[in-house]
Amino acid sequence: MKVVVLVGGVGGARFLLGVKAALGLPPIGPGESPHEVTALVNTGDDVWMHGLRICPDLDTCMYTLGGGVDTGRGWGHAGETWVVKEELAAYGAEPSWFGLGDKDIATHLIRSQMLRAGYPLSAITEALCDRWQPGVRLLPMTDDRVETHVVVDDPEEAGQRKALHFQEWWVRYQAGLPAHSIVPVGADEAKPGPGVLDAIAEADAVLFAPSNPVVSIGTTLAVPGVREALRKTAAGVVGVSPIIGGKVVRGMADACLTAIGVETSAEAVGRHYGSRQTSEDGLLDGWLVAAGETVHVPGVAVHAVPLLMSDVDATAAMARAALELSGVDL
Ligand code: GDP
Ligand code: FO1
Ligand code: CA
Repeated sequence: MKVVVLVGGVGGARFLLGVKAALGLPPIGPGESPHEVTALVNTGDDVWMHGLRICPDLDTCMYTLGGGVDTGRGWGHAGETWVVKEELAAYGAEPSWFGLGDKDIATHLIRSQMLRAGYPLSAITEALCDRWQPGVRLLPMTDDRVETHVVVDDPEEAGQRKALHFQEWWVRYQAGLPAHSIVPVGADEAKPGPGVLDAIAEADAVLFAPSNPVVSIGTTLAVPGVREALRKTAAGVVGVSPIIGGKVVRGMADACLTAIGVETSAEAVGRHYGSRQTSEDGLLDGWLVAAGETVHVPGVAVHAVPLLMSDVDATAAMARAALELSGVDL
């Protein structure tokens, strides 16, 4: 069976562990199986810092599925040290609000060197995955440069607006500056990465991880051709709600939803994705919401199951429910 999952970083990576387990694959690392999982990964969080290209969502997926992630933070390496960060701070190098760990820097050095040598991000990701062996195909949504920016009131100049890189808004300001808009800069001209549209077309099931609907899933959907491919695929398309009881489980996705005028509720996010059957541009056949919630999304089959990814078994049960809702036989 071919399963395609749209993912962001921490929420997406944890969901992928459950998808693998639901298909009988080892959650961490590679494994023999007739099944194939392809993750379409958001690259809108990517950023150049200190001359290095950082791809947080790709790296979070790669480290998590490869068994090397810091499980407490959810991103970066386990057992990380911060010598380079301290040295950069001693030089007064900016940005000082973003922390690159020593081990993590090796990944960024290799990626940046390969980018400068002309390799596309998809090929670089494949090369990095030779080491990490995530056991799923990690496909960047695009090889082109797309960077999410957030328009806010300029914190330094009253009456002015300013577009901040998503990382500055998220990490430096903790999404605390109200966003007027969130824009995936470059998405309009971007092409889907190699294999992205074919993976969707050939899938038996397509799942949206419980990732940030705006800056993770929404950014991938902003790459021209992706929405059309999702609407056309013969596979069932099922989303998993990142919102439980009207609250985000982790992080600040509520600030992103507010910025695009969507309420922080499973129903509102389901309606935002919309029905593939009954609306002109909708994407979902099924929507998984948390047990105990009554949610109605016109034209979409809504099922309620426990949605907390507290461990791999619980996450595998969620993934199984999503796959069943998509219509495949497990
Ligand atoms: P990021 O790129 O690191 O921000 O991660 P993602 O975009 O992949 O996922 C972030 C989303 O995951 C947040 O909006 C959370 O609400 C959601 N999330 C985190 N843990 C859980 C969980 O256990 N269950 C559900 N349903 N959602 C979760
Ligand atoms: N998140 C933080 O809150 N602070 C950091 O200093 C930070 C550094 C960082 C370095 C590499 C990386 O792959 C991720 C990193 N993150 C950091 C997480 C990341 O900024 C965001 O959580 C995501 O982009 C949102 O998905
Ligand atoms: Ca992200």
